[in-house]
Amino acid sequence: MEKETVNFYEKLEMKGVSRRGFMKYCTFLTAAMGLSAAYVPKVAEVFAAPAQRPPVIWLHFAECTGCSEALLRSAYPYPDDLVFEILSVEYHETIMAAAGTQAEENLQEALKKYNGKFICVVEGAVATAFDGAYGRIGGRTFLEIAKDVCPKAAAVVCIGTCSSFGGVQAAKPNPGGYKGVGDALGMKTVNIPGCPPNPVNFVGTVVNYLLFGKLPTLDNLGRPLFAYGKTIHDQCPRRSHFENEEFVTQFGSEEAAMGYCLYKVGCRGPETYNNCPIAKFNDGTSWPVEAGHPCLGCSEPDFWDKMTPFYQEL
Ligand code: FSX
Ligand code: SF4
Ligand code: F3S
Repeated sequence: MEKETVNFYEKLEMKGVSRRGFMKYCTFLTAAMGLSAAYVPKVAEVFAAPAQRPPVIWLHFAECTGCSEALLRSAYPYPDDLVFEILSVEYHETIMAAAGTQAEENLQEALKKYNGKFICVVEGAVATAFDGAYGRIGGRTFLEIAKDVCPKAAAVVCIGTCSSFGGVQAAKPNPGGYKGVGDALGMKTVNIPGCPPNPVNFVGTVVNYLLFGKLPTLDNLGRPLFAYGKTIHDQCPRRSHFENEEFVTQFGSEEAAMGYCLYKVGCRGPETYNNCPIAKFNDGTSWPVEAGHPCLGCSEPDFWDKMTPFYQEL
């Protein structure tokens, strides 16, 4: 185990990530998972000396691939590399070398080999109307593929609002009858919504599974509570502008201080459950409200219908 640990840190260093940088990431991840600091070394060990690397079959249905992009393009300290250290990705259409018939064969082989043992990650919504005719890969409908693969998995993790709840494809009038995977198949899934979702919420779910041997506690919409337990509004720093006496004094009146809140230009923060103000995006650089844009409610079911018109007050 010691040898493996050394190799892991050497490997990280070769990629330009210091042990310190990695520990900083583990501290951030541990906090994001709602665990106390005492778990930091254990979380680090999940990456440094993985006891098991569960096989993953990653399916793509109707979506923009923004979810994979959000995970794969994170720059520091390479959560994508970290994820691939702890998961054995057997099938992923965006990153695998195989194409066409060979890719389809790979999927069938992986299904046979890992039946009942793999984690199925799904990106994108499933067309259900007209026998699923509105979405097809390699001659099979999304619906057929989902029905074939998902029930064979140990757990189905929906990454993004599309696979979780249908997303933009399911917006009215939705001629293809698009639905999230859980709805389309009538099964329980772990949902990591967001358009795109924060990579840390996906990594945290996987690490939770490896650390405790079970999935994190979920809310009634299948979302991990550690990430989706509070509203954006409850965690928003812009609240301090009107709830903090010092700011109010500084701005002259509560009304002036409230100008910093984006509620009047349509912010959906009070109705949206997600951890964006804490987890942030692009390696902790910023998040929509911090960048001056109201929250659109992108992690909520049917947000394209329920949260629009976006720039009007709730
Ligand atoms: Fe959907 Fe993911 Fe939005 Fe895009 O693949 S959640 S359209 S960011 O990318 O599924
Ligand atoms: Fe709430 Fe949005 Fe205002 Fe922040 S900007 S305090 S989330 S309404
Ligand atoms: Fe989405 Fe709102 Fe966060 S739009 S990215 S849930 S701030």
